[in-house]
Amino acid sequence: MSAVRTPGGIGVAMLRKEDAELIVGKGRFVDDIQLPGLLHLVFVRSPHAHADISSIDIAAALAVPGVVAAFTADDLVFQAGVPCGSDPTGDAKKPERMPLSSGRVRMVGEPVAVVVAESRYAAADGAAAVVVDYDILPAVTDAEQASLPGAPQLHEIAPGNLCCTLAAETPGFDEAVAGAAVVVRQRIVNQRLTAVPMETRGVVAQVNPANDEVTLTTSTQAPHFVKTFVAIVCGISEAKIRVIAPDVGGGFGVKIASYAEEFIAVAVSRKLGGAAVKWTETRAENMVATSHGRDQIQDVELYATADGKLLGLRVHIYANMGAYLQLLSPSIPGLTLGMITGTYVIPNLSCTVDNVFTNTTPTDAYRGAGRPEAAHLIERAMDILARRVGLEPAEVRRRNFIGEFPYTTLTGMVYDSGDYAATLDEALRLWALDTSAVAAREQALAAGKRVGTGLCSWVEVCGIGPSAVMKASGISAPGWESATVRLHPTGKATVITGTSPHGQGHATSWSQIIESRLGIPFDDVEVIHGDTAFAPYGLGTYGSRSLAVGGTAVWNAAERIKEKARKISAHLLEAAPDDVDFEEGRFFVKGSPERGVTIQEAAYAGWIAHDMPEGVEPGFDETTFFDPPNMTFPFGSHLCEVAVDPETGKVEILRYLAVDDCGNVVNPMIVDGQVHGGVAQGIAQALFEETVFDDAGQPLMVGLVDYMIPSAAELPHIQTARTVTPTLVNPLGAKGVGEAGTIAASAVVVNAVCNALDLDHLDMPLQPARVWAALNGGAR
Ligand code: MCN
Repeated sequence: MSAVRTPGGIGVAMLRKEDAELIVGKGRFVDDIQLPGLLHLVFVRSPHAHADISSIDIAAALAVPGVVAAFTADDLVFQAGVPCGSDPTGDAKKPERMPLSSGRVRMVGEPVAVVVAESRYAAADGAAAVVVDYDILPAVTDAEQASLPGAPQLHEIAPGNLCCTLAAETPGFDEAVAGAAVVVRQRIVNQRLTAVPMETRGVVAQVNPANDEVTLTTSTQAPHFVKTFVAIVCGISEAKIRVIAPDVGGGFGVKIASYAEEFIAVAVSRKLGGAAVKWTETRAENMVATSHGRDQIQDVELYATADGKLLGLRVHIYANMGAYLQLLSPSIPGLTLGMITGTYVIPNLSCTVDNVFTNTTPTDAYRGAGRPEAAHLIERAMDILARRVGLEPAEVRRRNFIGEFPYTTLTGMVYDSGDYAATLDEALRLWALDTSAVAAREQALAAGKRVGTGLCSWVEVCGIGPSAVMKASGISAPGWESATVRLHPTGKATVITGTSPHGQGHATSWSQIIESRLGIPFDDVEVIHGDTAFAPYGLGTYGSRSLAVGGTAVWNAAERIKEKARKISAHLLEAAPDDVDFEEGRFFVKGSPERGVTIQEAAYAGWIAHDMPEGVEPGFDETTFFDPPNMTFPFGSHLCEVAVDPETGKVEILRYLAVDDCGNVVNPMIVDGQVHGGVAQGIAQALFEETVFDDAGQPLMVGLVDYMIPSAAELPHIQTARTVTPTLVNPLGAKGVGEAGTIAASAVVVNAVCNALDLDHLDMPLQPARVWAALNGGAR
């Protein structure tokens, strides 16, 4: 790696260029779009978790002033159902779900009709006037209960409500663990969560009746996926579809999928002769109609010797799919399985995951997507093991860390690089160094609080991924990413990226890559994303892949631009290209730096094309597609100290330290910000958040009054630090960081609380009532 260090290059904490607009309220989100004659959509959604629809009457809705039309499933024609692009076992049951449901509904919030009106309010009144007769059926919401004989059945094609079973087994497991001195047995519930992005979903669609051309603006993480799926579901040529992701106010994974409302908006506009239509999700809709995350019941058995050396891991997981499959639903628990051995050498494995349908909102990717569930499981089990064998949590980890790389896990992951002891050492060193938290601890102890410390040594898989691995995992999408770099005649550059950032700062990071590769100043680089009319096909932003894959595509395209500019500059310098060096944006003949050609001069020469070298085409416009040879495996060690008030059960985080390793870093400030955001979401799961349905399948969390997202006041200062172990799978040496904090944080907080309370285990969220009950001998 020979990154050229320039003021805005790689490794510099540049302020994010995208923030100036956003912080003064000049962002442009879907709901900001106004078009002439814009009509508004409101959906009629099932209030029941499981019911047969006997009739739908839209007559009263049509009589509401301002209502233009109302449609049911019979009125809108689709060529296919809402897409699921995942079948991890090759035999997963994938029930069809049309955008508007008819016949039977299987979850609260399922859309059964749509009302179109001149205003959002008239559309809401119209929707309220639609009469739907339901025959209510028994419902089941818990994945284990749904697996039992006699449970209500959701889909004929999925007997026993089983979507599919994933497994990772090593031969002779029982014999291998038979003599284990220690067996940790624990049920761990990784509760269901809702992503609550600040901006809910929203769509503006318009179909040109003259030529069927579609313009769809939508709050998505993957605009090209939406384009392909609209083509498939609505039966429109992909060449006629333009999808735009404008500013997107957070996604956290739930905006990767294409949803029913996007297809319905296109179909309605088409049906109404090309009217522009808008739908903006309410928060209450968002709580049920946008996919959820997590929801796994994990039965864990960890086998070890008396001195804490791991012998084997047996796990059975019930993973709740919800009522239907969203884009990646059955593959998310596959990621749990893939990462279940964490940072440790575990010689024997017997793991199965049952993906089960229930009458709840589908689960799908949510920040971390399967990996927080794995990290929580193994890091909780390691802490219980430490208690059993009487070792410090750090020591039991050290005895089992993977030490040699590359390392192939029993689940088939190839960890290309790592140094788990280094992050642990660094975390412990920094922890001991900082004495500023001592006063807070002493104060807490003096007030009668119980104080505890937690540790988590985590590893995750991200930077997905080689297309061949995607295929092997049963995901019907590739894993490459695209980038175009355009050098303009004046020497400014435009990057068009296939990634679709929604808070991750790609405009800043990609500009830094251009500056480091081409010496073009950071401010002279424009980054375009999220518009399928401009960008080459790209796969979007998720799985902490954008830098490792999309950033590498930018790097590679810039390198091609540089090589062309080198040829042109060599020609101008009357030298051979191999004799020309490049430093800080300037080409010069080796050993004669006094005469040179700047990248800007080369750009002009290449465009004006009056004097081109033999065989070199004019212009600078390079598109690359990078398909990585492997995924990346960031890791780290987090420490946290908590104080628990025995009177109230309230948990306070006194101190939080995150030492992460995401390889080489492009922008340390963005990386810190990503870690902060991720840790906040992990703490939120550990202490506050839970999406609950009652036994009849009614969601109890229907807004932000019920669903407890923490604010800054509930969160601690998060101290960050890094070790640097570059990955070998991309020239940046960079691994992903977008989900890192979320993957580590829930385990470290729960470990700290269990340490404070001297308990094996408590399930999340550790809200005061649960902690108080545990302290007072109640339910755990
Ligand atoms: N970065 C870096 N050096 C590294 C790794 C990353 O400088 N070694 C920088 C990148 O250049 C990029 C940012 O950190 O600007 C995140 O990069 P990366 O880890 O590649 O992750 P993605 O950009 O692919 O983001 C996806 C990830 C996911 S999966 C979720 S979920 C998530 C997240 O990012 N959702 C977010 N962060 C979010 N942040 C915000 N504000 N909103 C969301 O919805």
